[in-house]
Amino acid sequence: MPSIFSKIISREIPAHIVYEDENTIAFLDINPVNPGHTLVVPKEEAPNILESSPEVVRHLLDVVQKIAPVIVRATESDGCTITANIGEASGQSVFHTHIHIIPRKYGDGHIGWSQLNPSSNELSQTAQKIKEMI
Ligand code: DGP
Repeated sequence: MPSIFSKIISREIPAHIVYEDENTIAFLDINPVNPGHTLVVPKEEAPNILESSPEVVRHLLDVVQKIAPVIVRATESDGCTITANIGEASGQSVFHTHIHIIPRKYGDGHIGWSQLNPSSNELSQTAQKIKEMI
């Protein structure tokens, strides 16, 4: 069954499209964190960015790099958050690869995640485990 984003790509359902090329589409998020919150989506369906092909991801990131500064300027923002949720645990709700571009302004209230304060030993152990598995 086509994802909700594939239905936007095929124009079965409407969206506020801001960019489109042969492989990629970008449209406004229906539930924006800030005005101009945009989703950049490959036309080829995959559940998330880690499962899309490297070529698709490269082009997706090219588009993000191209349009993010424009979105920031167009919304008179001070910066942006670029993010991708991978898996339900991260809050992913649409399982079709996408990247969020969220324009940010000073004082917009979207303060970051709570942070841990690990010891140097804990950081070493974590880094070692990751390095061994890469
Ligand atoms: P995520 O949680 O990372 O999977 O983000 C999915 C986003 O997709 C969420 O912020 C809301 C947005 N969204 C879901 N359905 C639609 C839709 O039909 N149209 C648009 N424009 N955005 C949608």
